[in-house]
Amino acid sequence: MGPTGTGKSTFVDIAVGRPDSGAGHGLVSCTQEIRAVRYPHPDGERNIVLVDTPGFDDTFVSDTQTLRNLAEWLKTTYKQKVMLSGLLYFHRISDNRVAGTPLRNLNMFKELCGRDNFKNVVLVTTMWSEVLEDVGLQREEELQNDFWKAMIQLGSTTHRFHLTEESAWEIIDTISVSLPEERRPLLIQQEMVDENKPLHKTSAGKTVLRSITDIFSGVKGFFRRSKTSKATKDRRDKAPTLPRPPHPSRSRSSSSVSSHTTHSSIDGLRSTSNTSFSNSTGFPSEHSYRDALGGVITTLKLAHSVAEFVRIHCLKEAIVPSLSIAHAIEGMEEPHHELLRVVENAALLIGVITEHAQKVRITTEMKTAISGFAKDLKRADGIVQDMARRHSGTRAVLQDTDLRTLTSCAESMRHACDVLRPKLSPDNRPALFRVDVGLAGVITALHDYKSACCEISKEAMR
Ligand SMILES: Nc1nc2c(ncn2[C@@H]2O[C@H](COP(=O)(O)OP(=O)(O)O)[C@@H](O)[C@H]2O)c(=O)[nH]1
Ligand SMILES: [Mg+2]
Repeated sequence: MGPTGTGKSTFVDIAVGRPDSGAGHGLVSCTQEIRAVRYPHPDGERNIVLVDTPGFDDTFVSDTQTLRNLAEWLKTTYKQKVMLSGLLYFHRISDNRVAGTPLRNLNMFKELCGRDNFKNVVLVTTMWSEVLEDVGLQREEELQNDFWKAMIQLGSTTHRFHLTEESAWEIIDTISVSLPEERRPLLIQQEMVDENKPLHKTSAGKTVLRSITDIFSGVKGFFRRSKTSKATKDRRDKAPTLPRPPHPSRSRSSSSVSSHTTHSSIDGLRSTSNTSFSNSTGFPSEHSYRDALGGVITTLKLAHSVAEFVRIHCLKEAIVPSLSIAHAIEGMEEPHHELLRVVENAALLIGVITEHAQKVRITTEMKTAISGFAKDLKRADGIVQDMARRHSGTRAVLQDTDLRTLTSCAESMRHACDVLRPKLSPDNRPALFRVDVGLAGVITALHDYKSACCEISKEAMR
């Protein structure tokens, strides 16, 4: 085990005399699946099975998936009473610091093994040819005295791999081969099989989840900061207003007056949307349009990985169209504040539900409410995808049906807030309150917008 690119596959291939079979070249991990290779031990008396695993990358989404694959494999083999004799954990000595991904990997590996198994762990350093001897030596000492210290104290050993078959077998041979009945399961195997815990309740699962929620809290803080600013507080008291639809007399082309009178055009919205929508719905945002959009996308991605990990399928149904809307408007040159508002509130609501669902099972009523706004979000996504397909200016953004769809979206999200409210822990209530206020603002603004369209339409008739 170990991070991607530390030489796990290379080790297996060299050990079994197939130097070019499975290892990746470059930084991309080639081992997506778990690969077990049976090989006769050079002593001619027994077979050795080397198990190559996928590495954990920099993205949290794949981390959860990788852990799930690994856990499934460990669970199945344990159920078949196959247990590991030992574990090799790989580390590149050429890495000049242990932080971020390698550290997260190591922490997860420790939780996956459990302290009782540390004595069967070999900490293998690779890429010695990439560093000067004394630099490598210094790093090795640092690892032994710091990051690996606790493991070494509990019996783990450290070894250097020199890219040769002899070196590989020397390392394999340091694992004492005990009789199968004396082998111990890993902590994750005990938790999942003996204690019947779902993956996200295991120690390793909780470690992954904790890294995600740490980032999640950071993103939520981004929204919170924007909310608590004075300007926003002042605005909360004012009735929200949407940018006025374009006045027919000011529209660019007189021949398009009729379309502008019944629908507001994309150009019309663009010309006005920079000004007020995002700052008038009772919800954020002093942040720039792009920053806010970035926050929404990060929140939704993290929520997606949690939803996948904790297996909250109904939430994924809401996250997927929200992400699709956010990505589509991100790809558009002109800002679309009105759609950002809808998706921003959706992201926050999804964030609140995601946190809630990690602690408490979500009820059937809540599931129905989530499916309700997920459907509306899908329809809203339809509008956005249609806009994205057309040339700018040819798609009337907020036609009557669009307004109805977006309003319905906000209303079904408010309904979900109502269902969720009594079940929430006190620390999540302020966040839900903000979503509720934000959605009320969106609904009022959409309503005002529609009225303004009607007025303009009447004026044009006169
Ligand atoms: N210089 C050097 N390169 C290595 C070593 N081990 C692996 N590599 C190279 O590093 C890259 C990633 O190795 P791979 O075995 O796919 O890593 P994995 O993701 O941990 O399975 C490949 O291009 C290997 O050829 C090593 O000990 N020294
Ligand atoms: Mg590999």
